[in-house]
Amino acid sequence: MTATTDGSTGALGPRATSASGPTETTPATGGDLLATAQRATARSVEFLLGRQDAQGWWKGDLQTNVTMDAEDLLLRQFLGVLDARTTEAAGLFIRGEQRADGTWATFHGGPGELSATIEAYVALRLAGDHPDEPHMARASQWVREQGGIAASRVFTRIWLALFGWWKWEDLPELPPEMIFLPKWFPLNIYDFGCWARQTIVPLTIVSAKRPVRPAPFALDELHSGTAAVPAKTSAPVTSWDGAFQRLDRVLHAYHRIAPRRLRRTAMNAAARWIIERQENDGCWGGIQPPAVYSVIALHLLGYDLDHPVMRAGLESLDRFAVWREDGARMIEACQSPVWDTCLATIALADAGVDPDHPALVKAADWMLGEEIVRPGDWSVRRPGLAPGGWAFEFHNDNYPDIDDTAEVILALRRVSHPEPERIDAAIERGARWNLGMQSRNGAWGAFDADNTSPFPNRLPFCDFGEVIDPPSADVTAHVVEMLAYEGKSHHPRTRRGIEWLLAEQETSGAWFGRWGVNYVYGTGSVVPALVAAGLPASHPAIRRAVSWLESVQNEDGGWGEDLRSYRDDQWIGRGATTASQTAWALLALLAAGERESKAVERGIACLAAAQREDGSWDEPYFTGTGFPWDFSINYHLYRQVFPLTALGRYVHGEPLAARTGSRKGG
Ligand code: R04
Repeated sequence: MTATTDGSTGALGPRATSASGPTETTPATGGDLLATAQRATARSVEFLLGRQDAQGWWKGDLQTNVTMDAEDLLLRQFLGVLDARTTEAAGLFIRGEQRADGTWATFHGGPGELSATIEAYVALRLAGDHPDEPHMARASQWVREQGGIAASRVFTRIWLALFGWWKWEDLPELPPEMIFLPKWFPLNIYDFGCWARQTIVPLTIVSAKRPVRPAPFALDELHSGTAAVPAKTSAPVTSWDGAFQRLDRVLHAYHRIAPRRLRRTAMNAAARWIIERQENDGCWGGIQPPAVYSVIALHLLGYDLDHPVMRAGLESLDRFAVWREDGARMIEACQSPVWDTCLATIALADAGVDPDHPALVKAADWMLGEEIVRPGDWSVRRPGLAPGGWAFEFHNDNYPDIDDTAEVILALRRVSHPEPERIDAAIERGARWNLGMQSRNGAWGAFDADNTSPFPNRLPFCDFGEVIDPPSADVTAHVVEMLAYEGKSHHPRTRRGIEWLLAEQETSGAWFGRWGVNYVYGTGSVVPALVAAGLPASHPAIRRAVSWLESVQNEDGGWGEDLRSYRDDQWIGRGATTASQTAWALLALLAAGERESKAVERGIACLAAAQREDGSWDEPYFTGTGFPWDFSINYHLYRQVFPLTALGRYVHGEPLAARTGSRKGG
């Protein structure tokens, strides 16, 4: 699939946004609207069926931001393997993402972001752009105004330190000896979320080695001239910040006196830890940043580029490149085949595609083949638990996740497979695994159980993104929904999940969205789950959610929530209409029994009106969340699968009700 970063502003295209003004264009209602929805559903089904891979999976581009592309070039420069074709194609992409004010943002329509702008600027210098060219001068001036390199995040300054553009001494420390901390000790590596752990372990090697390669050019224009180093001082000793600042000073002192034998042993242990976790495809955790840092770390320990581990690692990095028709090359942070496939299967089944349709059987077969049947690092916290789950990516056997496992089960249940006992057995293992991964508080995180330590986020080193994996409402909802489908609504663990969700509802009536933007995603996940688990639509929690969704519906009948909602309460529930967020709101309202309501009819009409001729939708806005605010994702298949699911449920009724025959829509 090609990336469509077309920069259009109307999220749902001209037809949807032209209906401005206080009274929306009256959509087709009643029978008309149903017919419209049926046509839209049929076209969307055709579109989605046409995008299935011959092996049975779906995968949309996973678009994030230009730090991926910049770091990919810096890595190749560091290793001495940067080639002209790559540089040129990456340069083309990065240049195309720059905005008129000279900055780069980390999501469509977002504000200029300092670290991304610095990294993109450096990458373009690698690509040969001259500092005096207008687009470069605009960028560097803006960077200086924002405080320059000194004000950028730790990751950015690490990349610059690799070429002598920043001093290693002026970065926070994380020593490789960390690998020796036992799993009960504060700040041991298993206190970090799996993604942060896989990033940090190689970085401890890099920052112990403090390598500096010759800089291909000077970078004076990115220093602001004022404060050269971020203020080191000093929160009160008795505060957490003060304590961690002092810890960082101790670690700097330790860097100078660390016993060489211990250092070497620690780095070797870290290298072993890394190599043991390299996946079959040569990658680490299926995500780009850990792969990049692992390759650098191993290289610094003497692995040369044609060592099998290194060769496989570098090849895996090549596979994150999406080559577009215009010659630009975009780097994905991660690939989403399992997630996209289960969501597409659910969408098609709920849209009325026969459960034994070859496309669905093929998808089920592929998902069955992706089941992970060996223990992983999650076993550290759940040692007795039998494996049986799914990861998000093609190859991430060390880390199945709870969210994918729940959704794959919901998808498999919708398929009539010629060997039903295989489906049943895989579902049984997956459901048991998810039950066992429940955290002590009754809810579920994405990858680990009880990954809630308050310490990792306090480290000065960890100034970017989320570094722990505590339970969230969206993942918990997906698990509860799955358990309800499996007839386990009354299982004590399901009950605790439901109680946690009810307690987690905001006074507004919404739920926070950890892995999707934002309260519309949380609420769109939780309401269908609670209803599936038996809460009546009249339950006060459901009523409050319905009122909230109605209160934030846009004039055009759709829903949208800006990523700034993670920073600024003014944006909660507010933003330009998008196809996926409109669908999430509709999924909640439909589950809540609001099918005949004005809100639902306007939402359905909005989706139908915005659909393109070929049955697809456009979505420039990012509606996926990697880390709230810091790392946002535009999942290119969200705009297809969620609208189809919503339309399908509008036309055919709620899936669980349809299955049990207790209620019929349409
Ligand atoms: C949508 C729910 C499924 N699941 C979340 C999966 C998201 C997949 O995409 C990404 C996941 C990532 N993790 N960590 C990073 C990351 C990027 C993704 C990551 C990003 C930047 C840096 C280090 C890690 F695109 Br620096 C887990 C629940």
